[in-house]
Amino acid sequence: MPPAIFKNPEHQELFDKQGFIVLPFLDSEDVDFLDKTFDEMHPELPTSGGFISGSYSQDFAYKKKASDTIHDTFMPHFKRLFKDFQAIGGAFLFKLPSPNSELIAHQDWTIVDEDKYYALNVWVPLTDTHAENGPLMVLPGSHYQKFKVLRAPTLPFFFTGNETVVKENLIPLYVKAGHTVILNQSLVHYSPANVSTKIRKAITAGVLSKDAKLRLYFKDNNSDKEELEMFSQDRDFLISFDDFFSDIFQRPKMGKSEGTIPYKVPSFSKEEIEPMLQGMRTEAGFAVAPKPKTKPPTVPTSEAPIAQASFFDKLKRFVGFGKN
Ligand SMILES: O=C(O)CCC(=O)C(=O)O
Repeated sequence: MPPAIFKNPEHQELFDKQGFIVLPFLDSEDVDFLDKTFDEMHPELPTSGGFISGSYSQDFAYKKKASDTIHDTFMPHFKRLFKDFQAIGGAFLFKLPSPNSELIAHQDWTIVDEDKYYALNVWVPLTDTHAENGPLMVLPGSHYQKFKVLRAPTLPFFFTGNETVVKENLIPLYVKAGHTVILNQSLVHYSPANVSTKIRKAITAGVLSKDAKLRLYFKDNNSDKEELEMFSQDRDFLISFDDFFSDIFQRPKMGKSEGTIPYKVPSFSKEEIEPMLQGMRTEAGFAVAPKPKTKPPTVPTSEAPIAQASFFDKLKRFVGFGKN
C-alpha cells in the first residue's frame, strides 16, 4: 500500500477499503465563485448536448486558466484533507440536459506508479446531484490496490464487453454542491445521462502522492507485441493535448519514452466477471446488488455495436465540443 495521503486515518482506511470517499469540501462562497467562473468561461454552450470535459478543448489558454483557478480555490481544502501530496490542476466537467450525456463506465488512465503512490480524482459538483441530473456512480472495491490493472487511452478495460454487468454493480452517489467524491483514479466509475432540465456542472482535480512522477502508457495496436511503452510526463500534460480525440490514440508526442514493459489486459467472460465484481463490492462493505427485474434502458448505450471500440472512441460519438 502507498504511504497515507489523507491526514485523517479514518478517511484513509475508508478510502482504501472502498476506493472512494465522500466528504464536505468547498464552502458556499467557493461554489458560487467557481459557478460564476464557469459561466464566464463558457459564454456559449454546445447545442449538441452531451458530456463535456474542459480537457477536450483545443484552447490551451482556456484549459490553463480553468486549471489554475481550480487549483488555487481547492488548495486550502486540499491542505486540510491531505498530507505529502501534490496537486496537478483540474478541469470543468459538464452535462447538458440531453439523452446523449451518459459517460460510459471507465477507469482513469494510470498516471503514476500505483504500487508506490496514490493518484486521486477529486470530483466536486457545483450543483446538488440526484438521480436525474447525471450523478457519479462507482463500483466499490474496483481500485488498483484490490485489482491491479494498467489503463491507457489505447487499451481496453478489464470489463470491456461486460458493461451491463458493471452497470448492475454500481452505486449512485447523490452529493451536495461543494461536497467531494474523492476517487482512486483506478476505480470503475460512470455517470448516467442528465435527464433533468438544468446543466450539471462539476470539477475534476488531480491529487497525487508528493513524490510521484507522472507517466502515460501507450499500446501500439498495430503491433502484435503484448507490451506497453511508458512515457514520463510533465505536470500539465493532461491539459496539453492539441487535439484530444486524435492525440490520445497516437504514440505520445509529449513526454519521454522510458522503454517498454510486457503487459496484457486481463479479460473475462460474463460468468467470470459477475462474481468478481460482486466480491469487490462485498469486500468494500456493500451488499451484493439485487438483480434488475427489467432490462436496463438501452438508449443511449455504449455497447453493441461498438462494444469493442475503446472508451474514447465511444465517447467521441457523444461529444459536440472541441474548440472552445
Ligand atoms: O462528471 C462526470 O459525470 C464524470 C466524471 C469522471 O468520470 C471523471 O472525472 O473521470
